[in-house]
Amino acid sequence: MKIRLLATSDVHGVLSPYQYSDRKLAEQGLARLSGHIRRLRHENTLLIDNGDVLEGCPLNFYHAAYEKDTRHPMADALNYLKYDYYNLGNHDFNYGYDMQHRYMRDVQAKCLTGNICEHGQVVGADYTIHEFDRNHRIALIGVTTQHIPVWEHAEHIEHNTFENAFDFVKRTVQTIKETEQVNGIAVVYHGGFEKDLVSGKETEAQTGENLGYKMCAEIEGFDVMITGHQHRSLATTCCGKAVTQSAFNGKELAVVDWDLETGEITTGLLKANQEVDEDLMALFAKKEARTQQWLDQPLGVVKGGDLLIDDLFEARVHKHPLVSFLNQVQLSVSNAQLSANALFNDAKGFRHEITMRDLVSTYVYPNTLVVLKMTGSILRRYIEKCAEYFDIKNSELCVAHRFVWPKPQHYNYDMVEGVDYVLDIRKPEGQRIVSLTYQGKEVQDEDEFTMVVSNYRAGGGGDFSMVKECEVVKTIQNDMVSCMAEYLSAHPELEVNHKENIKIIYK
Ligand SMILES: [Mn+2]
Repeated sequence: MKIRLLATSDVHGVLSPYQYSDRKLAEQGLARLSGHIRRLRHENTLLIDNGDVLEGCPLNFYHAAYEKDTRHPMADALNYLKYDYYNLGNHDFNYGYDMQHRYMRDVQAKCLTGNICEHGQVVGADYTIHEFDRNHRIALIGVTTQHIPVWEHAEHIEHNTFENAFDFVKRTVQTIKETEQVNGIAVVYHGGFEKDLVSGKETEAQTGENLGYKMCAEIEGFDVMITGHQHRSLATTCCGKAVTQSAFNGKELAVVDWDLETGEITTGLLKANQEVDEDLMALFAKKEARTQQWLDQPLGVVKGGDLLIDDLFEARVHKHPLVSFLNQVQLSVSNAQLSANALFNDAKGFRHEITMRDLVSTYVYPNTLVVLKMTGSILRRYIEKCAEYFDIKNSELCVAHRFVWPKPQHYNYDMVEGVDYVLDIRKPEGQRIVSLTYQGKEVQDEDEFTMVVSNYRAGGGGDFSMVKECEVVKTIQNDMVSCMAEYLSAHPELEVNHKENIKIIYK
């Protein structure tokens, strides 16, 4: 028997192929994958979503802010497309239990997630046996990165426990081998690869966030691994296992063709280039229209100009006034002395008139804020971590490779407001701060500051492990987009307190 697995991952709520930033048609969204799904589905096909669906686009944001007691559009979409199984991703915890539970109740597909428990009960299943006929059965193991507590609000996961993904898969494969008669085992992992799939060389800090390579290398007995979380495009093998990962925002569909008799497996990826499925669009058209209206609400104007970004690299090298604005908002709501912010991957900035569309396309995550008590010595390590973002190639300043590949991570380069500093990129990592002053005085190791950062960073996200040594002074539960919207309603004529406080030397 030949079976087929079709998988999406990291859809982040993107149903529509029209980009929210400029409303242009793009190769994205479940409405443009739908054609592939219909065409490729045969009687022995399983359609699987690998998580991160509830957060990440304005439709989701609008739903969470104003209509969270209604059915989630992603639940409707998964039901319409007749998904068989789904996994939970780390972002599916971002809006708390009510939304997650409602989604899980409304979606008809079966939850596979096995290494996360709530009140001691597994949220999905330890494993799932799918029987195609009496002689053809496969086992599905759903597993999610156990790193979620690093990023998530404590109250969103207070009833959860997370087992290490590798340990869970190893143990579960063993159980299946001992107790079940199956033709094969597929792992559905909301996580990615910590090492190069071919050479086995480390491609990131080995934190346990991604363990796909270790699983493929060290666990005998599974055949296929559908991965995600890193937003990469992969259809290949790793240590003899067939693996896939499909790009985010519904840009790709992963296809696994599997002959259960011969064990032969082929993998592929298809782009979201099909005709727009208007029936699917109609399912959420009303909510989408309200989202679009909300996005175009004018909130204020930039006094005397705009805050548009035309060169993202330059905007990071010479801290753009838009970053000063983000820090200004954080300082204003927190009363901290210092503030740190990154400029996210594709930030476009604000025209003269600022709308909600500008805010959500500039600050794309539902981050909230945390005020940390930080010593001068930790602040130094923090800024040294930021300085790792840069490198020099042919005497020119550039972005260090690991912030570009395998996943662009420009959101992990923070610019700190409230201190003045000079970074010399010619020096080795960890020794690049040439000077660091607060109100004109060199920062001493024992100095103490309050610094406001996102909850993502406060949890150590981006390998900022030093923040874990800081005491949390307070948390601010409003997300940054709401903070910016409130700031603009209080200051409809926006004046940015811009200061060129960061200097970067490279020649
Ligand atoms: Mn994701």
